Amino acid sequence: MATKHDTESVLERQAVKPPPMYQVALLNDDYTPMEFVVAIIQEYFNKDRETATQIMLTVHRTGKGVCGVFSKDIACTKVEFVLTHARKAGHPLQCVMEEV
Ligand code: TYC
Repeated sequence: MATKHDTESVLERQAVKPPPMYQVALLNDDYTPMEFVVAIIQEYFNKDRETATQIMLTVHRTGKGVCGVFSKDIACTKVEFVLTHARKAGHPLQCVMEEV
């Protein structure tokens, strides 16, 4: 009887692995206004005001808060948009992506 190992090559098995996913998180700092962070989370991560406020408070209290999980290029674009928006507004807000 043919086994799965006989009929499926290593390459074929790798080809059907789901792509890695990345969480995008905000980091705390002492200067970015809370209201600005809430607006960022609403605008770029499609959260309602209550959810955005909870995430902001998690960042403020623990140092970090996850805003969403995305494919690599979507996560990368979110980080770029958030950092560009924050720098234009003169805030030091940090946004990172991490494989999950
Ligand atoms: N700690 C900031 C303050 O007290 C608020 C803040 C929250 C900053 C979340 C960044 O990602 C952040 N104004």
